Amino acid sequence: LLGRMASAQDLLILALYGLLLELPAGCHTADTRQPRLRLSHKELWDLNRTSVFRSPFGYLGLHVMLLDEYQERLFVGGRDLLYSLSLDRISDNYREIHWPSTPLQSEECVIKGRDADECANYIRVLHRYNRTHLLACGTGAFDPVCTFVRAGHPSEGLWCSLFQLESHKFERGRGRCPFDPSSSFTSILIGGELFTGLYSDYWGRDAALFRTMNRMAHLRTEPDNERLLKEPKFVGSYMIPDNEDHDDNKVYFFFTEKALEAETSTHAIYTRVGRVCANDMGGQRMLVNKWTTFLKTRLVCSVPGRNGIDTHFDELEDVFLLQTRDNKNPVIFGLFNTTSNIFRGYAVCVYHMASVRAAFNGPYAHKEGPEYHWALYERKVPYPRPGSCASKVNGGLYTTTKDYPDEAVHFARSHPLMYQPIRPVHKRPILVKTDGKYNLKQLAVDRVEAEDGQYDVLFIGTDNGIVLKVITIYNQETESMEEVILEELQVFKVNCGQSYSVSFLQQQLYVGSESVIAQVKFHQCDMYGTACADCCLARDPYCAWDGISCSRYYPTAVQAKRRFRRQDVRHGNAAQQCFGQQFIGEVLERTEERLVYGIEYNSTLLECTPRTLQAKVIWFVQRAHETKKEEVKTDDRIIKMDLGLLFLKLHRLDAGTYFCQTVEHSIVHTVRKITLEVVEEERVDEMFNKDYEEEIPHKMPCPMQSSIPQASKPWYKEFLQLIGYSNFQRVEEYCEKVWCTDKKRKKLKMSPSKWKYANPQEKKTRIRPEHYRLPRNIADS
Ligand SMILES: *[C@@H]1O[C@H](CO)[C@@H](O)[C@H](O)[C@H]1NC(C)=O
Ligand SMILES: *[C@@H]1O[C@H](CO)[C@@H](O)[C@H](O)[C@H]1NC(C)=O
Ligand SMILES: *[C@@H]1O[C@H](CO)[C@@H](O)[C@H](O)[C@H]1NC(C)=O
Ligand SMILES: CC(=O)N[C@H]1CO[C@H](CO)[C@@H](O)[C@@H]1O
Repeated sequence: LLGRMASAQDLLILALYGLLLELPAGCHTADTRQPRLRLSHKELWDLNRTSVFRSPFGYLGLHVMLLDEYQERLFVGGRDLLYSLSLDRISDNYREIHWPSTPLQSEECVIKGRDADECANYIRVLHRYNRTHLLACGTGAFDPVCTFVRAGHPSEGLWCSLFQLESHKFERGRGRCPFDPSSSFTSILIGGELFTGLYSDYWGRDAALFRTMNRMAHLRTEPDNERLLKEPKFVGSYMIPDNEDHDDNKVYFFFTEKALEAETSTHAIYTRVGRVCANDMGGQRMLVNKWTTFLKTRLVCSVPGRNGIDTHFDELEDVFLLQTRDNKNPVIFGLFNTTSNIFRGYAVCVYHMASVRAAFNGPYAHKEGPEYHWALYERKVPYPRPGSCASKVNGGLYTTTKDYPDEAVHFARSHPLMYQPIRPVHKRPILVKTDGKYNLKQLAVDRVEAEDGQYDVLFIGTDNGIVLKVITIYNQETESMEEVILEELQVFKVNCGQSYSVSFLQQQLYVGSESVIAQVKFHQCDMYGTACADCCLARDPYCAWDGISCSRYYPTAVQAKRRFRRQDVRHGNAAQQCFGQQFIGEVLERTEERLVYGIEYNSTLLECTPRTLQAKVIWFVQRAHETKKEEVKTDDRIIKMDLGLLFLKLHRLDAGTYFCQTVEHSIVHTVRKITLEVVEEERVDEMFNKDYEEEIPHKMPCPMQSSIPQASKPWYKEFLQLIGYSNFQRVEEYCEKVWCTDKKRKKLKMSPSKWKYANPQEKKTRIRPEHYRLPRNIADS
C-alpha cells in the first residue's frame, strides 16, 4: 500500500493473509514452526557433516551441476571452467578444464557493448552423452558454443585422458545454449537429442522450446507467437514416459509466463507445465520444423480460503522430480513464490502424474476472438487428438507427425492451452512459509522408509546459505498438514546457495554457491544423543534407537536388531516408545551443573539455551535453606528469555539452585542446574577497593576453566554492556574479577582446588561443546 497502487488482487490477498496465518498455528504448545535443531556452519564442520570444494581461482561462476552416480562424480560448469569432483569426498581428487572464450570472441563481445564479465564462457549445458563423453555448451562471449568432454569411468582405463575437452569438435550452440549467462534456461538430453527451453537470440527476445542435435530435424516453437510462450522463465525439464511404447515418450517443461487467459490482470504470472512428444517431426505443410504436439496448462499451488477464494503461489522457483519404482509415475514437487507486491510467501506443492495426464487429456481452452473470453472448447476435437504422439499405442495409424491431417495440426496450433489446471495432492500445499524468515530458492526430496511409514524429506535451500530439512505429515481427519523442520543447517556462512544436486546412493546433498561447492550428509543420527528418548524426539525418519545408540534406520535390518528398534516419526512419542528403557536416568546424567555469581541489585542472566528449539522451557528453583523445588514465577523483574532466565535486579533471596527443564512431547529434560550465589552489595565494594584475591578467595573464586567455556567471556561482557553498563573499563574490571581472564587463571593455578568452588559439594561436570551454544550474532562478532 505504501504509496503504491495496490491491485484488487493484492488487496484480496492481503485480506487473506490474516486467514492464512491462522493455519499453521494449532494445538502445539511449543513453537513447532521453529527448526528443532539449528546447526551453525562451524558445528557442521565439527561434526564432519560437511566438506567443501573451493575453486583454486577463488571464483566459480557456477551455472550447472551434473551428478553422475555411476561414475561417482559431480561435474560442475562455471565461468570458463569445468570441474569433475569426487562424490565421496568433494575436496579431494578433482580434475579441471579451462575453457575460456577466444580473445577474438571476447573482443567482439565487448565491442558490441557487453560487460567484460558477461563476455566470458559460462558453461550452461552439461549432460552425459555416452559412456565416454559429456556434452557441454557455454555462452562463449554471447556466441554459444558446444563440444564434447571426454569423461570416462576409471574402469575404462586411461586415467590421464579422463577429463578432457575435445577441442576439435566445437560446434555453434545456438538453440542449445543461451547467449546471456544470466537468462533463464533449462535443458535435457534424451536419446542423443537436446531439448531446451531458452532465449535463443543475442538480444534475449526469442523465447522458445528447441530440440537440436544430430539425427532428428531441428524443431522449435513458432517465433513471435504469444499464445505459446509469453515472456517465460524456464525452470526445469524432464522426460516422463506414458507407457512402454518409446514413441509415446513425452518431454515436460516447467516454466512461468505471463498468462493471456488471466483477463482480470494484464500482468498476471502463472506457472505452467508444457509438453511435447519426444519424437515430434513437425508438420508437412503447416508447422514445418515446429512442434505439432505442444500443449500447456496451469500448475496451481494455492491455499483454499474461506468463501472459496484461494491464496495463490504463482511463481515457480524450483521443481524436483522424485523417481519412484514406477518410472512412468514420478512425484513432482514444486517450490513456489508469490507474485503479489504486498503479500510475501513460499509454498511447496506436490503433484501426481495422474493429475498431470488428466489435465492434458481434458478439454482445451478456447477463445473465439478478441472480444470473447477464454472458455471451454466444447465442439468436436480432430483425430488424432492434438498433443498425442505418433505411436503404436495411439492406433499406429501415423508413424510421424508429418502425416497428421491438416485439420489436426491446425487445431494444435490454435489450441495450445488446456482448460483444466493441474491441482496439487490434497488440494493444498504441503508446506507454507509466510513468516518472511527465509527466502526459499531450491528444493530436493528424498523418500525414506521409516518404522511408521514412508516420509518425503525435503531439503530446501534459502538465498542465505541455509538448508532446511523438513518433513510434512498429513492429518486425514483434520485435512491439515503438520510440518516439522528437523534441522536448519547453515551450509554457507554468507554466500547464497545457487544450485542443488542430490545423490541418493551417497545420501548427500551437493550445494553450489558463487565460489564453493559443499557436500552435506542427509543425516547424522549420533548427533541426537545416545538415549532412546533423544532419538525418538528427533522424529528424524533416517534415525532410530537401536538399543544402544541413535543410528541409521534400515527397514530391512535383521530381526534380532529390529526387536530393540524404537522410532516414532509421526508423533515423536518418546514416552511410549522408550517405556522401560530407563531413558529418564540417562537423560538426567547429562545435566550440566554451573555456578553463577550475581551482584546484588544488578542484573544477572542464568543462561540456558536448549539444543532443541521446539522444546518448552520451564524454570524451577530450590532456594537456599529450602528443600522444596518450585516453579520460578516471572514478573517484570525476572524475565524468561530465549537465552535463559534474566534477573533485572537481583535480590539476596534469589540465591538458590535453579533447574532449567525442557518439555518436549511430554518428555522432561533437566538441561542445566545452576547454583546462583548473590554477592551482597557491601562485599562488591570491598572487592573493588581491596585486593580481593587475598581477602575473599572463597567468595569470588575463578571457576574451573571447563565449567565456563572460554567463549562465554566476551558474551558476558557484551551482555553487561547491553543492559546498560556504559563504562567499559568498569565492565572489564568486573569481568576480570567475576569470571577471570586467562591471566588470572594462570595466577591462580597454584592455588588449592577448594578455592575454585565456593561449595565443595558442587560436582564438576564436563561440558560437552555441542551442548554449549552461543547466540549466533554474538558468537559471530
Ligand atoms: C569424515 O567423513 C568422511 C567421509 O564422510 C570420513 O572419510 C572421515 O574419516 C571422517 N572424519 C572424521 C574425523 O570422522
Ligand atoms: C561418444 O560420443 C563421442 C562424440 O560423438 C564419440 O567421439 C565417442 O566415440 C562416443 N563413444 C562411444 C563409446 O560411443
Ligand atoms: C520471490 O518473489 C519476490 C517478488 O517477485 C522476489 O523479490 C524474491 O526475490 C523472490 N524470492 C526468491 C527466493 O527468488
Ligand atoms: C559491580 C557493579 O557493576 N555494580 C553495579 C550494580 O548496579 C549499580 C547501580 O544499579 C551500580 O552502581 C554498580 O556499579
